[in-house]
Amino acid sequence: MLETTRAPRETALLVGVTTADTRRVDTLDSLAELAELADTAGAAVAATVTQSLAHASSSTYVGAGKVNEIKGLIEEHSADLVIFDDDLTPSQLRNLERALSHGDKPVKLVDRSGLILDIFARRAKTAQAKTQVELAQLDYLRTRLTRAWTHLSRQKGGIGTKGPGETQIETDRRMIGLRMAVLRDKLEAIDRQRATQRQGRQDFTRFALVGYTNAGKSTLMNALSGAGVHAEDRLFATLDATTRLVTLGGNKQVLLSDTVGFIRKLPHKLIESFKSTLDETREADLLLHVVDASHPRFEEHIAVVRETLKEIGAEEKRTLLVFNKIDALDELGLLPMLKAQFPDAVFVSALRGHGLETLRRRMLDLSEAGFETIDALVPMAEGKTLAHLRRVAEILDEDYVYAQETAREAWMDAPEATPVAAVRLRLRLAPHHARDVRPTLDRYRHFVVVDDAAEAQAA
Ligand SMILES: Nc1nc2c(ncn2[C@@H]2O[C@H](COP(=O)(O)OP(=O)(O)OP(=O)(O)O)[C@@H](O)[C@H]2O)c(=O)[nH]1
Ligand SMILES: [Mg+2]
Repeated sequence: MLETTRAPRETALLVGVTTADTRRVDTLDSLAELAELADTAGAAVAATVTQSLAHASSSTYVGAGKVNEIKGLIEEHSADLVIFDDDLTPSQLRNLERALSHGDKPVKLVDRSGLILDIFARRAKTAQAKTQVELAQLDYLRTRLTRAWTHLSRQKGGIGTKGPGETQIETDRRMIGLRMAVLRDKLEAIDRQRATQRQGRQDFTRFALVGYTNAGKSTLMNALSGAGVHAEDRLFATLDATTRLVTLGGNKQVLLSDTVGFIRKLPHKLIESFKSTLDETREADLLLHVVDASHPRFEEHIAVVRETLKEIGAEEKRTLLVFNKIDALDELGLLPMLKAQFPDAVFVSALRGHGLETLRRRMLDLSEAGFETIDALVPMAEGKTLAHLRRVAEILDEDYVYAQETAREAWMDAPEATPVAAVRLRLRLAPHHARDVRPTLDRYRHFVVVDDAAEAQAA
């Protein structure tokens, strides 16, 4: 697999700009997050450089003076790489490469997307995640093939020694295109397999955990289901989708999925190639949006998550806001304030197990909202349908109707109908199940009568 940074504990410099349409505090915040990302990727941050500009320089991202300052810092700290807080264009990359290289010590240039992709590459464990990450990496790399960027034939450590010439770059581009086609095929095969797996789960209401990275989704998953999902104080600890059964009280069970977290400026290519992992979210009936209430910028995190949900086409889903880490709020007055501001949210500590009962109750209410009560008359001979209904529906009332009676009813409704023994059922069904079974139940009307009005008439 390709990686844009490799050796552990490399020394890094961070560079960010504040432009006319960003606030300085946002830049500092974004850089603090970039430092966390760098740390997750295994780099030690030696210095951070910021600049205020009307807009980022189209040729070198920062101004000429800053480029020199960065060059000085590279020498001073013997930095291995420079990480830019925004994505660089190929020409910015080329110019910076030229301006910052000195002597025989190569310096790697990495932008935010490259760094996130690198972390994803390190964290990917399943075939699906690995394939998705590699696809995103290649797509990203394709537009950035320059001399100091990773070269396909020298994946390890050779970055910046002596780069490929233009012909080599063309060859690399073609190779990338071919490899991407192979990966897409592979993903399609994995998708088909997963779709088959998901069919077995259609009897349950499905919840998906969504939220900013490090909000505590996996910890909450474990607290609710007893699953041993890996949780860690690192960004993007989870890359794969895990699904577990959760019991909500009574004997009501639902499915809960944990999956990859979001972050601001998440590379679009990455979202695209993580389509199949994100299917868990897209196909869920309900979302639990987990928020780290102890994070000073949680409101921005909420906005980023909503924005990303829109991007993957899941913004219309019914969503329950779950504020997590309430044990870690340092201001005493914060919790009441949050509760007043978000009256519909649930407040928990996944780590301490606080508030989980309330959460389960709210999940139960949500999963039952929109349930429908249906009266049905099902012929005894339709054993399969009866078994299916018993599995997916709550049976509120049940009694047997004998052939003679159905014959009379059927005759009223349709004289050509066949008289059969049947079961009269009053069912309570989740909306998606009601939708599924209705056509079948309607079909039985041809030989048995379900309509109460007809019954009343007959009496
Ligand atoms: N204080 C406190 N820490 C928590 C709580 N829930 C989770 N954490 C910590 O937050 C960190 C991140 O937790 P995860 O469950 O891995 O977060 P995640 O949302 O799954 O993160 P990614 O998979 O990286 O997107 C871990 O160090 C957890 O121990 C909580 O209720 N209180
Ligand atoms: Mg996780």
